[in-house]
Amino acid sequence: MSRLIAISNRVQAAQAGENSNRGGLAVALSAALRTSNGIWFGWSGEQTDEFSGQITFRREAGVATATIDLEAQDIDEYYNGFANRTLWPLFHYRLDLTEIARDFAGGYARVNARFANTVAPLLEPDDLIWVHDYHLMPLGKGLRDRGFANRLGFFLHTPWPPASLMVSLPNHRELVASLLSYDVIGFHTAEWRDSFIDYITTHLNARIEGEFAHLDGRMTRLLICPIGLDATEFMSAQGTEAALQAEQRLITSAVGRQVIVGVDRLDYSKGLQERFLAYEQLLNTRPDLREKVFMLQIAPPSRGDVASYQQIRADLNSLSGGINGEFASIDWVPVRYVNKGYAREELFGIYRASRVGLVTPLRDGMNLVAKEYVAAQDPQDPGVLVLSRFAGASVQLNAALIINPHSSEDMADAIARALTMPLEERKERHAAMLKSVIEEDVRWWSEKFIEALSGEEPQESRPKLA
Ligand code: ADQ
Repeated sequence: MSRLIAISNRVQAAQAGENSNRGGLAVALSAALRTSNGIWFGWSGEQTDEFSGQITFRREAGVATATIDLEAQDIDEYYNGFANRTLWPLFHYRLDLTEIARDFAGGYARVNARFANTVAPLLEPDDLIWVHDYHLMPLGKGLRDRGFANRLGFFLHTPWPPASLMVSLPNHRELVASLLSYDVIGFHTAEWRDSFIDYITTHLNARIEGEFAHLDGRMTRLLICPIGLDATEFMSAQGTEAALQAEQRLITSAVGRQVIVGVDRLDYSKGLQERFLAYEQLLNTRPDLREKVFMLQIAPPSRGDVASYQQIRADLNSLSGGINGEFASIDWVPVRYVNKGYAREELFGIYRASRVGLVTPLRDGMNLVAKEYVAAQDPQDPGVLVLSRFAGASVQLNAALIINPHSSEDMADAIARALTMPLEERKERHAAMLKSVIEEDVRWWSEKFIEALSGEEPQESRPKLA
């Protein structure tokens, strides 16, 4: 069996039950690597005065990790710069927040080269190499240029933006062409894959045949492979002391009121302002619901070094304060807004105590919170998921109440409907979603990707693209 080498920007092996505000990638990848004979390579998150290429080897949460430290300039230009101020907003359709700077592009190229140079000595000829996310798009080409003929795969955790947005990157052709050095590129949904195909056929003259893209004699499989939850691990929280305590604490403090919950990294892609405004709309138009419900929004800060994240934090402080100022009474606070992370078992209890789960991103590659909310419900008395049509998760979880997050009215109606939905309908919708969360879990996802990475042909012989 070939070794799996996973490479991502940050290495943060995650242990079940520990306090964590890590992104979905960390949680999912740890689960996948734990069961394989793999190494996880990437940045330690630490800063060094001068980049030395020295690798620190560890075993964390059952996963072998190999990490490097980066210089302040790398962190500035590559991570806070090109990754978080250029690519992240662009890939989430936020051209208004996309910052273009040559330093950022230079830092991105430099750090990708540093990754290629330092990981190279660890690689053996039959290793399968799986690179993750927008931080490391050119890494595959970097390894090819250094003579590696290994099977190379890339998985994009975010959306792929429309070609008309992609062209606003000065180096877009070079960057996207470099992706075709990989043997497999994975996307969460057909929509993101189709945007990619649109770009490479229009701007690179690539040829598509079945699931494969052809360019300059190379062939890349374009795979739809939606990431799943580590459902077994997450659902094992049921009945634990921490989960029960969190659930009880929330129920007791709710004094008979229904809980509407949101759990998100504090990020402008998650549609938090729109969600707060929709909730305000609900309180305005449905006075009968006042004092009968409250919204718990859990949003640990992320990427605090980037100005747009400081801005959204300030906006949400003011929105939540405004709603509470307007509607609160001496014993009712309509919005509980909490800026911290919770252990996974506690999250399980919090989801389970909530009648409505609000997942309303403006754009999201997948969104694992939607799947967590479903997994945590009591199948005999489940809550209702209100889900944005712009989250990749809405393809699999189409039994949720699917909403347009740009419409406060649409969202407020869906919340009201969720609050009064009859038990039978709640059970039916939940059962359909739970089936997909359990069957298409993180193991299913990684096996599907690794199978493609190993070079196995698609089941149907080169099917036509849908
Ligand atoms: P993220 O944008 O980080 O991931 P998401 O998939 O929702 O988004 O994952 C967030 C994870 O962080 C969840 O597991 C959640 O439980 C956890 N989390 C959030 N708030 C928390 C809190 N307060 N306490 C503890 N944990 C918290 C990116 C893409 C997504 C894609 C994933 C995986 O943006 O679209 O689903 O990668 O591919």
